[in-house]
Amino acid sequence: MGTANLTLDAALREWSGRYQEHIAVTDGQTAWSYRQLYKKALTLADMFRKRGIVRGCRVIMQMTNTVWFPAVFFALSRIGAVPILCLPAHKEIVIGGICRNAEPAAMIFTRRYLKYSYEENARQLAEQYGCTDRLFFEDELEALISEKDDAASEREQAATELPSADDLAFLSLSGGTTGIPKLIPRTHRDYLYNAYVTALRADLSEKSVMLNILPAAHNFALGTPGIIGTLMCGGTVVMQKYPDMTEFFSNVERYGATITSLVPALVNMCIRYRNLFADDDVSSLRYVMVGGAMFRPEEAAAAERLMGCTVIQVFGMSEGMTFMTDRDAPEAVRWHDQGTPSAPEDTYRIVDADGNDVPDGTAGEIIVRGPYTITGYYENPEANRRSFNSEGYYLTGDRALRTPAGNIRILGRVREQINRAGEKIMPAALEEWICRSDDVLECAVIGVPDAELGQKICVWAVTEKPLTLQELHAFLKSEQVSDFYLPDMLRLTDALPLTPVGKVDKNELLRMLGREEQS
Ligand code: J2J
Repeated sequence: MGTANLTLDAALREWSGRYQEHIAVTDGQTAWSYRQLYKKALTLADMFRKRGIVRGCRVIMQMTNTVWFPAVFFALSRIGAVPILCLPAHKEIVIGGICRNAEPAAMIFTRRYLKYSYEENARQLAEQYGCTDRLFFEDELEALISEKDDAASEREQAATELPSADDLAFLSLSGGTTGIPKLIPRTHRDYLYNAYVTALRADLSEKSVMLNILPAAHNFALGTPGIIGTLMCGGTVVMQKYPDMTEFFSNVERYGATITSLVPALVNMCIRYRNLFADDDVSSLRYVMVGGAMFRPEEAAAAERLMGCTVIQVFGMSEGMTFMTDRDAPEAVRWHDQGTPSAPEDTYRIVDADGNDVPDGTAGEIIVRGPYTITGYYENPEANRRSFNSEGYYLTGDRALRTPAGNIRILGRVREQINRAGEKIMPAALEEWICRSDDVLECAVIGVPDAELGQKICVWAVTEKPLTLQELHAFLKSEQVSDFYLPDMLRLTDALPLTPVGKVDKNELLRMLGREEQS
């Protein structure tokens, strides 16, 4: 599954030659073999070219999890056009902002997803950017290419038209929760390598069936090892469109899924579902990769027990670098740590506020550098000054320590630390203690500005039954939690708000509090 010097499209061509009639991707309605997927990509590329999409064109791509996602992605790669990978959860304001920064020449949207219509905004944006002829909707692609399918050509492209491995392959969006996401430039070479090293660590092979429920445009789902890593190894990708647990577990059984990637919020949904309904056969499932947000050891243990699988923790970022736990790591590591860098050439440091390395076991900011990690955002010198140091390390903003065994353990965001009258509180630690209570299903801790204390501690919780602040204090005291960790405020909610990829949206929790105070 070597990747040397290939573009994504050239890689798909190689895989199609190797794995031929084996199913590459299915979404429940449609299943395509490797050969069919490659042919679809060729036909789509022809059609896009005729409509004027050329090398270097930036293309807004906001599609859902169906077989058409990889087909369009590889088709654009073939042309050398640059998809901007937007998640379905990105709405008007964000997409509008991205368009201002990237000036797209074409757009491919889903028409409707989870009761939300994208169509009107899509048409307006296409008008504004002069690309009404190059506006496509996911559900019309089939009709647009159907008659031409047999004529799919491997049309010789002039050498000057051909993208090369070091060209920009796509732009993905930074995971920030406020403002307009920054654009992350990934090349064919770096991305194939990203998928390759993570596929090795996740033990992917022709026998693998990857159940993909995270939005395909997210780095975890697309290339860590995700869709591309699975295709590279000759496995089958199952695209699940909606985050529905009944469907998820029946897909595990129906397709004999061997591996899936989840964010902790989805793992929690799985745990709750399996506690209630355990009739689907999940014996095929070997690995559940979990990453994207803080994950508690009890959740890892419950996931392994209820789904009969091994958890592989992943600390990753769309900027590149990924860390993973080894699949044969002992429980203590699998449940508590996020492992080691995926590639041998990756380097990282854990530093204090002055940028000096801290000793093992001490918390600091983790900063990273390596062959598939970007050294700058797309046309954004100001963000680059803030996010990269003079040695080219990406400053993650994440707090971590290195354990004696050499694994990293993520402790939360550097800036998330709450400072209450000088006492430093890590939300993640308090969240872990609170979640030990049988009454609390989920919780998130945020710092709230306060004139006297600097910041107050506020807990948002999802509970089985009503819970008061006094009861929560009593529980925390019974757990021997230090007094300065006792929260000042407790708010109950039916569900914690999530960011586009399913992480708890703490900025929204702060806004919810603000709205409550205004009313
Ligand atoms: C705590 N926080 C984590 C973890 C990421 C694989 C997996 C995830 C992402 C991703 C990804 C975390 N524990 N295990 O791209 O390929 C938080 C950190 C990090 C930010 C990156 C992948 N894993 N995080 O989540 O670009 O704060 O990528 O800096 O969306 O998520 O977010 P994003």
